[in-house]
Amino acid sequence: MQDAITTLINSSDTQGKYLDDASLERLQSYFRSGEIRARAATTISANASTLVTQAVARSLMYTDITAPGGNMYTCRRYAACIRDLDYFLRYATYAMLAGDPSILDERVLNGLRETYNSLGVPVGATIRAVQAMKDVVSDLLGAEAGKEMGVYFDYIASGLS
Ligand SMILES: CCC1=C(C)/C(=C/C2=NC(=C\c3[nH]c(/C=C4\NC(=O)[C@H](C)[C@H]4CC)c(C)c3CCC(=O)O)/C(CCC(=O)O)=C2C)NC1=O
Repeated sequence: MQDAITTLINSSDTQGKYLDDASLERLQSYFRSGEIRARAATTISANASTLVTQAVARSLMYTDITAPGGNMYTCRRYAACIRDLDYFLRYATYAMLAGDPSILDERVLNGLRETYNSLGVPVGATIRAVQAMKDVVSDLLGAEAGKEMGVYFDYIASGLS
């Protein structure tokens, strides 16, 4: 797993240089937003299950997906879907704190599309649920912190598509 600081230091080290102006500016912007990111993570962890429920209500509830024959039909599969959305929320929060998406590649997206395809989990509907989660998280956190989180929900969506 990488974070904003190690990524910038590693790339300067590869060139045998001190951090250049552009890298220092990126580092400062990461530090400036530190308070916002820490507060966002606290709010998300206190509201995680509500956020997941709201995202499902907005995107999947009362669609073909939850009806007989749909991939979320039966308690077991419904619970698996909720659990997956909670994974997405938790790992997106980690990535937002780190200011770097690599943890999503390593722990979430690696092999996920193949797993979904082999189990018949609909990727398009999953992406819709991730986008709904981006919206409900932004509604809760406000625009500025919502944007910090939005980057990582978009990363998950594009990693799945
Ligand atoms: C921490 C990283 C991590 C991820 C991301 C993960 C995902 C993951 N989701 C799975 C299943 C599943 N995922 C879903 C999800 C959905 N079905 C829908 O229709 C919805 C659109 C969607 C929810 C948004 C469902 C229903 C299953 C069970 C499929 C089945 O067994 O038939 C499986 C197969 C094994 C299992 O059932 O537990 C994995 C590995 N596991 C991990 O360890």
